[in-house]
Amino acid sequence: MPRFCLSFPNPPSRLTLLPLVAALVMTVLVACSPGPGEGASLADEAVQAETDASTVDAQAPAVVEGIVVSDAWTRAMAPGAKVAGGFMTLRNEGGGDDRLVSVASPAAERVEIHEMRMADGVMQMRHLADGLPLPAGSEVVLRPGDYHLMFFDPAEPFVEGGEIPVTLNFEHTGELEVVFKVMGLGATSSMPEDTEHEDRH
Ligand SMILES: [Cu+2]
Repeated sequence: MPRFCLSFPNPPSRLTLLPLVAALVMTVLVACSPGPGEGASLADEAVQAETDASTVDAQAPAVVEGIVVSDAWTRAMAPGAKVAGGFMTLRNEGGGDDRLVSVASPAAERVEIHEMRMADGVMQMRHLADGLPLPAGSEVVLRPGDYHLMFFDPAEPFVEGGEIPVTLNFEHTGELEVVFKVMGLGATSSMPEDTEHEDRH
């Protein structure tokens, strides 16, 4: 993925992204595990049940007609802050192309879809007025230093441990309600131990 992250003032390091990647892989594995009747043994089912139980929270994937949203999170806001980023993984498992066209939340005055990218040697943030394309079969990750949502003028500052209700509006599949989990200030992923101040070695 984009090398330009390296020159962003607060670059997510590769090391801090690893747990996020691991979490995504786990999500995929859970989603792809064979269900009862597909040859799973009782032991496998027990393991599966345990895995399911541990993922039933705000991070549980939400699905509307082929769109799968997982790992939705945002960050606690510093006092006086007016914006917060929003991050998640979008998978289009439906048969056709789609597009995230708009986002809304009762917890913020407005929510925009943004992209970070290099322009003339400077990292710039761009408002994607036409939304975020989701071709059939694609997976698009919104994360720090890349695509993200931007919450503007929250009614109350986001507090770690909180949950932010968000409505995602897709061009073809319509609206999907998702809860964004509020991680700590400076979090670089939805893993509680990942912050930009921690050495992952
Ligand atoms: Cu932004």
